[in-house]
Amino acid sequence: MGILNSFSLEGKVALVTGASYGIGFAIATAYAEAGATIVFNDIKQELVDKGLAAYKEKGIDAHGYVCDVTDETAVNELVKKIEEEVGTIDILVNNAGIIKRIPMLEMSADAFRQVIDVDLNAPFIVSKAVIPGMIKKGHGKIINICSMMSELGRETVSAYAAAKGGLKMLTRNIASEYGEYNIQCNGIGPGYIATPQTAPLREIQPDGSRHPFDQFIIAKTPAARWGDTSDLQGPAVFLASDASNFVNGHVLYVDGGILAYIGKQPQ
Ligand code: NAP
Ligand code: GCO
Repeated sequence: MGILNSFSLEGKVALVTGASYGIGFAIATAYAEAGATIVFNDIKQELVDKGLAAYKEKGIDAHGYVCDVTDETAVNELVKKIEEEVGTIDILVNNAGIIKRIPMLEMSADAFRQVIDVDLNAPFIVSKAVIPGMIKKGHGKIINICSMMSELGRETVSAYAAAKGGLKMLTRNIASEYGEYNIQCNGIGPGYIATPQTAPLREIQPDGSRHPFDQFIIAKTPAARWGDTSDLQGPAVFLASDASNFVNGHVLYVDGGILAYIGKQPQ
């Protein structure tokens, strides 16, 4: 197989959770370009419809389903429906996620649990539903969307960091438990990416200046810029393709160098 063919996703069925827009949408469009059939879900029908239209605009005939990834019964029904209507899932990207930026002492246990539910419990639930089909097929790729917060903490994101740290270890455990079935489970750890989730951190201030956190991230990133969702497409195709069949349990940080850098000295 020529080396470039090993990056092809021809004939593969890819489920990307929470992929009506944002990082999931960018990954799914790259997978479609690499030849995969795209399946995605979102919590609300109007978002699924919006997503279907957005994929159509890019010439992609995606399959969209309404499903809350925290609801195990709904997830099992979703996977069964996908297997009947589209085919067995070859590639799963656990992308759906939320964040609540609340100082820990002000955060209710319920709010903490909600973040853990979507960002950690749901990847467990969806992976558990998808792995049996992958075992039957003799191969599978699971990619968990981790975070800088899989490695670092910061104020106000205790639940998110706990979830994303746990997701790194869930990634390693799925790799350990199912590697013998030719299933590779890896993570992608995006840096700070310009999406709706980080929009509050990039808001232009009333005086027209950049948000302090925006300036902070620029100083902390050797690339001196926020990431774009397109920066994640190549790494995501690599981890979903035969080119990474011996890469397992790894979290690939796509962060412009943040984790390697102490930060630019204030002028
Ligand atoms: P986003 O713009 O907030 O999109 C998140 C997506 O997940 C939305 O489509 C959302 O749908 C969906 N979702 C949330 N809860 C769901 C549920 N219970 N069931 C089904 N879908 C659900 O986020 P993003 O920036 O694209 O981030 C995507 C992933 O990357 C997340 O896991 C995030 O933690 C991670 N990440 C983001 C960054 C970044 O800088 N942006 C960096 C590192 C990691 P609704 O709109 O209906 O809620
Ligand atoms: C935050 C941001 C981050 C990013 C991402 C970084 O509030 O610090 O939302 O958590 O979303 O996870 O990798």
